[in-house]
Amino acid sequence: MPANLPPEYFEVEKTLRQARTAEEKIAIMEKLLSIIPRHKGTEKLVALYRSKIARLKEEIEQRPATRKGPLFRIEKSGAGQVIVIGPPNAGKSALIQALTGVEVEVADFPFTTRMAAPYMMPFENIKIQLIDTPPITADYLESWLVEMVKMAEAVLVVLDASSPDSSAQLETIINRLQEKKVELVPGETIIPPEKFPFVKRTLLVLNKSDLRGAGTLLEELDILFGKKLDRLPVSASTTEGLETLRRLVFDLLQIVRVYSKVPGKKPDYESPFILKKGSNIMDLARQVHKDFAERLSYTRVWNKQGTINGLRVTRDYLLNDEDTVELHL
Ligand SMILES: Nc1nc2c(ncn2[C@@H]2O[C@H](COP(=O)(O)OP(=O)(O)OP(=O)(O)O)[C@@H](O)[C@H]2O)c(=O)[nH]1
Ligand SMILES: [Mg+2]
Repeated sequence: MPANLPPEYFEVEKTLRQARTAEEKIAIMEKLLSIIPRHKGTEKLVALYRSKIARLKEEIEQRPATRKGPLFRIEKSGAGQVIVIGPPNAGKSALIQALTGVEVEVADFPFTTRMAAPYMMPFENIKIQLIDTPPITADYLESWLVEMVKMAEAVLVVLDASSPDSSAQLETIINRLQEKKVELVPGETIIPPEKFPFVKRTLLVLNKSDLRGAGTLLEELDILFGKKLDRLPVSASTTEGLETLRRLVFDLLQIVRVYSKVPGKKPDYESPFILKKGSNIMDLARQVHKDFAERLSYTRVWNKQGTINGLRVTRDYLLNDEDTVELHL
């Protein structure tokens, strides 16, 4: 076993033993690959998982046609992957179009979207991947869609705020996912790594808030679900609430952007390092360069607010969003 594997690796690795389907195993191995630091000592391990994943994919390919679904997995890209789900006709595709500026198939009849597809949403200086999906109903939930939810970092459930059916539809979605052992939780929840596929930070997006009767859904959700999940009224048509939505999607990811700078030079604000919230200087050093962590002598930090200015910090200093860091070797 190579040295220097972070504790998170072992937590996630444990869940591999409980995984039953090929899809679940792939999801967990992909997660492991994203955790394993890349250096000489881990090359074999990385290769091992890659070949296992390839074999499992072949196994899926060779299943009888009745069990084979469409592509169930979308390569992650950008600062995080957020899956957009919901009942038919809620405006999932329209919302993605409004957030990304990319044309998406939108129509005033249900089941317009048949396949999952990725889109990139700009947020300030980063991009977040949004996945458009087919609708979920009481008798329609693609099994590959469940696998995709398990792999995403966070979930948006889009509801039609003007429809009287929305709260019942939300309940259906929550229950159908629960049957598949996937639980939707509020955005601030800390999820232990071993629960990653089964517990998803979620925001309810109440779309079509431009239409009559849109206000009543908020009250209804309060009565039926309490404050269990966070909610935000928006309109894909008028773009109302979309700027707030971008920020909340970023918050759901629980990541921080860190700018690394060379002494005497300005930092590059266009390409921040993306780290999980709770990461420290050592985590950053490992990401910047594989030898940095060992060779690091001291570090200076500046924060966005301007209250910390070139402060010398220790290796366990917790990074905040938009900190600028100067690593000295
Ligand atoms: N008034 C209003 N109409 C909207 C809004 N967002 C979407 N729509 C309309 O709602 C209908 C459905 O939109 P879609 O984006 O196709 O909905 P969807 O959730 O992707 O639907 P499926 O792919 O069938 O699951 C279309 O006629 C949209 O023009 C909105 O914010 N306000
Ligand atoms: Mg759609």
